[in-house]
Amino acid sequence: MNAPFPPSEVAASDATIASRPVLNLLIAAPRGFCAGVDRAIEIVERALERYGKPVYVRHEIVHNKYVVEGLKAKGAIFVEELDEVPDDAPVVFSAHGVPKAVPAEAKRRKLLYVDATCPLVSKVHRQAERQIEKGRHIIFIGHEGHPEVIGTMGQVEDGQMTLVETIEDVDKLPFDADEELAYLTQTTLSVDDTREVIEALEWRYPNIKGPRAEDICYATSNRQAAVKELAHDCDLVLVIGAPNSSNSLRLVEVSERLGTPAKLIQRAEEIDFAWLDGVTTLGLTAGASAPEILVREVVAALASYRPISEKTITAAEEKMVFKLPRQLTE
Ligand code: 0O3
Ligand code: SF4
Repeated sequence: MNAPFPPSEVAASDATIASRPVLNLLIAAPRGFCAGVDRAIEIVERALERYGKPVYVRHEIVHNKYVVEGLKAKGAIFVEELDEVPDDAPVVFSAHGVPKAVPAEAKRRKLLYVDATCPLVSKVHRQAERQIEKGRHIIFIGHEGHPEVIGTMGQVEDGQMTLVETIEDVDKLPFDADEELAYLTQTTLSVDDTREVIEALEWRYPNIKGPRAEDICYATSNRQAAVKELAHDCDLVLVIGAPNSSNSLRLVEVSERLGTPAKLIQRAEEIDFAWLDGVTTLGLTAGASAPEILVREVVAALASYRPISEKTITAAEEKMVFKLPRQLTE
């Protein structure tokens, strides 16, 4: 898994590398792990220490293979559904959140469970409950099939929440203009696309209620802001992240919207050096679920091909830390 890249038989000599043009590398900050991901991974690690192995994890704790493989090596077993967890084993719910039916079933089976849902996702869950209590139907802006969307929609009864992804979906909504409505959003959406969808909702439904700011989290917004700061100066942007990582995919889109091509890669080994032909300045960032070690791996791979000059472009400082669940600290 951690084989050197590129493999030694194709590695260029120092003289060959030096003969190639310098690659200006603009590295985005913030990038990589957010507070919710840090917390979720620590929950699995602490659960392993406290309860011993195996600890079951429902869904990838975060959408990153390197992280998942690392935890598997420590004794975690990843499953998609609760019925794959034996009665006598502890189970952790992933950072993306779960429908209410999942902890309910865990309680019914008397399973020992720890919820690693990010507190900012849980906040949206509570808002959903509150809007329903106030008698409003909820329009949820999110990507169909994503586990966070399934989790948030599963906080309310069937038929109490309608999913929209685009402005076209808003046009098709069946509700009258005077209906009691509220909107909520997935935490990892594109800031710009979501603003447009909210504007379309507010235009069609002037009385619709929303959160004070949309629910896109600080980490998602900051990572997108950092890509916006560097993309104009780059010929290409590399985003380290998984194809099922919503927030990472949004970083690719942000760059492309600004006219700078971008590639999503999971590991350095996926870099095709032909991509760098004609590239003078390369941007680099990582989604909220990608560890910094993978950023350093990519920088090392690039440096094994061209001389690099590295600069960090900082869009925001982050100091967010979330408390661990009490059951793992007491
Ligand atoms: O939600 P997303 O696909 O971006 O999830 P990741 O890649 O695991 O990143 C962490 C974000 C999260 C748990 C939900 O906000
Ligand atoms: Fe929480 Fe935002 Fe990180 Fe998702 S991306 S885990 S909402 S901090």
